[in-house]
Amino acid sequence: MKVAVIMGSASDWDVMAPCCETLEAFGISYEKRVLSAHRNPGPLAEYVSSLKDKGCEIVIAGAGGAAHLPGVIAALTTLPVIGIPVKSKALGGLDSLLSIVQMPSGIPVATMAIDGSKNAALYAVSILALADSALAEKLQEFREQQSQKVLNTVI
Ligand code: RP5
Repeated sequence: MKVAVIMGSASDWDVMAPCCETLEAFGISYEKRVLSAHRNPGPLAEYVSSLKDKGCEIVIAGAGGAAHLPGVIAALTTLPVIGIPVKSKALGGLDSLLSIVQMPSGIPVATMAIDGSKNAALYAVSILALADSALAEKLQEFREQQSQKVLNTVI
């Protein structure tokens, strides 16, 4: 398993699904878990500490509101952590974004856009592609197809 996808609640799944679909499209092995930084601090710490032994290289974490999940995970591991701020009901995700992006110096989280879970997967692919030429080729093809799609747009 190369990537761990963690979300704070099952209610985050609709936002996180495109992340998992994108990892699957690139053939990246991943594991997904629902673990809350606030409701399950012990099991979260235990799970994060097991990741390196499982071969995990990147953690993607999505949470909303007081979205401490990616930051807490980053505090528990030196694996790169990509955070996805999930749109919240009360503040439209600005709370989630600021919670995730404003990390203290020394413990970084690569923060995506609000609900930007597809980009989290693509960012993980970019990192993994550094050491995997077949994956790098797939990523290049994806970019070319995406570019072509825009160029072919007729309005
Ligand atoms: C966060 O609180 C979760 O990541 C979710 O985005 C938000 C609401 O969670 P639920 O009350 O729906 O479980 O911890």
